[in-house]
Amino acid sequence: METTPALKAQHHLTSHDNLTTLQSHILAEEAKYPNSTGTLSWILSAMSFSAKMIASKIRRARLNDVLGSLDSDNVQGERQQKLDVIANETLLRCLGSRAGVAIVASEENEEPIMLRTETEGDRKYVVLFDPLDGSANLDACGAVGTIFSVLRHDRRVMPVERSVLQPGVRQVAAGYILYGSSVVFVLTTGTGVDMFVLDPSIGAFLEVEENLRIPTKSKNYSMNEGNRKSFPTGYQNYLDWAQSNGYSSRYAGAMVADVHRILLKGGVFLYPPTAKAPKGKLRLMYEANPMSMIIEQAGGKSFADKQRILEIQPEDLHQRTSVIMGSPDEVDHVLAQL
Ligand code: P6P
Repeated sequence: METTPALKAQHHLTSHDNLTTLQSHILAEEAKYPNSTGTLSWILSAMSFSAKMIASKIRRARLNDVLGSLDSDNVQGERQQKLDVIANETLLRCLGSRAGVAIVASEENEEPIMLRTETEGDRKYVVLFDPLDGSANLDACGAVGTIFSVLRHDRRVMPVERSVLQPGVRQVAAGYILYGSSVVFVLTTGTGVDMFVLDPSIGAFLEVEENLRIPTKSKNYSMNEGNRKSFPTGYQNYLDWAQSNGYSSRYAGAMVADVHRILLKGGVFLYPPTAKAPKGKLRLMYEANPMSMIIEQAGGKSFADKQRILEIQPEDLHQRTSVIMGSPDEVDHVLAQL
């Protein structure tokens, strides 16, 4: 009599076989902390929702004739692109509906926005963001990004909006969304860096990299060499050294695009002090700090001249800083010349 062949158990799925979405990743991270209230998860899901809406508007910008600039400038004195305003409004409205957010602060708004008084909601967090970093690239279909930083709301400080001015080491989460050839969401909540790519056909961010590590070294640097003549001497000496040692240069003119490339391929991103921006151009609170947290969580380094960026005590919401961030060995090569 024929016997039925024993069913062969399939080999078990290992973790990297599993399909993980950003949403399931956020919930899995929350489950690691039994006392978690889920407030941070709600904030991160608001960032995911905002990213999908902003991505959709960027993809159709030219078609909807949304491109082109408003006849207004932002607090930085930069000509606002219509999409800057739309991205900012999208983030403010998505975060505004999250009870856990006490204060939001944006590159596009001069002052922090108090979302709730002392008695409303659990107001545990402050969220800072650059809604559309590199937006000047939009007209040329260049890569742009959203950068965000999450701090715990410090109720002890007065006036209450000063709760925003905390050093980068106090961030509980940081991330960016790169609107490039695909839409990439990179996130850290302090235990490594994870990367997700939007599948527009299902409207979900799927995990593609878990605990991402930056290459220790790579002969690449990324900076606007047009400012070379006004760089402090040490940076000019670094350029001479790098060009004598076979380094190549890539520069997209959008921090998210340049740093994302370095996170994946290695190298160093620099924005030194210049004559036009003697303290550096990039904003500490919602550009340099979140990107520094990500780079450090991936095993890289991030400095402003000789000072670790995450240890800078901020004095002003929109203060600027110089930046040297990327592979540890490559950052060391720059610091050795300063
Ligand atoms: P530059 C974009 O305007 C931005 O704030 C960053 O995203 C980018 O790294 C930098 O400025 C580019 O500045 O002076 O090279 O155009």
